[in-house]
Amino acid sequence: MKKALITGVTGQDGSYLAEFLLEKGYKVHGIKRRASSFNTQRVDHIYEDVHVENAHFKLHYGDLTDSSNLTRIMKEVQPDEVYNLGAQSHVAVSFEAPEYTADVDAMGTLRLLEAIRFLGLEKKTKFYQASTSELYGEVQEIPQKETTPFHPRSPYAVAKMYAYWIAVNYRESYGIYACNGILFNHESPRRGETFVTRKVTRAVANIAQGIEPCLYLGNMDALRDWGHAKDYVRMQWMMLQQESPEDFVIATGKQISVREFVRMSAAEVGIQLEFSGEGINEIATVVAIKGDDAPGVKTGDVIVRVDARYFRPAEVETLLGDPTKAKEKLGWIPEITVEEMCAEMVAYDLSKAKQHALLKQHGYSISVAKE
Ligand code: NDP
Ligand code: GDR
Repeated sequence: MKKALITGVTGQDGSYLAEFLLEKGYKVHGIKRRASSFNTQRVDHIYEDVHVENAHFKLHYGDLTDSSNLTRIMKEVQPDEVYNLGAQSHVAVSFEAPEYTADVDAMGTLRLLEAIRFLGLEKKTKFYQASTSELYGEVQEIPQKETTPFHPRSPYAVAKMYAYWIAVNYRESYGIYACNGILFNHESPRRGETFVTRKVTRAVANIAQGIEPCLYLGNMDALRDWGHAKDYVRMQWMMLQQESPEDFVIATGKQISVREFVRMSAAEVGIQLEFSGEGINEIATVVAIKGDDAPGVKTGDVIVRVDARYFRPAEVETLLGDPTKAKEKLGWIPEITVEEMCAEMVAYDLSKAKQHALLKQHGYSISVAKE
């Protein structure tokens, strides 16, 4: 039975990857951080009671900032495959916490690679690094592929650039099977609530149900190549099953704007929006309502506004990936379209919003967490 170790197992990708590897018959070890309340919601459904012998899914307390802890876990698990998905992964937050972001995202990667080397696991353990389209930042070529030069635009992207190159360096220096998946944005109902797609689908559902009045966004012109996390974790595994390690761009090859994603999400609950105004004054107004999913709004309501607090000191305006290498060498093609993904996310958030609305209707006070 193959053993995998996943950092960031409690995150969006970590949870889908753990499910995927368990289905493939792996024993899966994950690193979870100590928190003051439970932080395992995304993996609770696959969690096995620690008292069960030979459980296939085991969680270890750990942190990417703690090398002794990482080395101890690596020694205990002796993994065949390590998936380094753990990160301070929010670009905007990285401007607020640049040093911490570098410690986790850059140095954390080095710590794992050093643990492999220190324990003499260079020939046994394969290493996947969660690299990112944010490396391209100020894009030098459209679409972006494996050979496109990098120009990172945030402390997050700069930290990930170190991680990218240290993985390449340990491959070249010590023969470790290390590869970078340069993944473009990928989303799902498990996406963190402060990333733009989930922020939008959640707010649209809440507004439709009369729980929130308005969605405040930053740069709605930003263009992204959005895929589904389930398709992308499959590719993370495929990358580690090759004869020799290589780096791959993973993307859909299509892009839409944040504004278009808002329009698409609203349409899922039967709300037709009209956008007007420019820049900081842009708004979206309800012009028609179909079906009965949006009793909380009426035509003429302004439900989207711009708030400058969500602008970034340096923005990545456009990202569009070219996944040709992944298609040709690995036979990977994304199966879920952005429209299908948006529908799945809105349906999930709408079911939560309906539960909240029902509680409110029966006199229970509810609070909705916001950024
Ligand atoms: P999430 O933010 O959903 O998950 C990040 C994970 O890292 C969580 O499990 C989090 O723990 C954990 N983590 C954060 N800080 C530490 C730390 N100091 N020590 C150990 N673990 C830590 O990210 P995604 O699942 O979306 O992304 C997975 C990886 O892929 C990340 O590295 C991200 O940067 C990268 N990536 C993501 C893309 C995307 O579009 N989703 C695209 C390209 C790259 P906790 O649950 O406790 O917060
Ligand atoms: P990104 O994702 O920065 O691409 O990083 P995010 O969803 O945060 O932003 C995408 C674009 O939307 C614009 N935007 C807003 N973003 C957020 N979060 N909140 C807003 O209110 C808002 N309004 C507009 C942003 O400015 C940006 O242009 C994600 C993360 O998962 C990274 O870890 C990963 O490496 C990259 O994707 C690929």
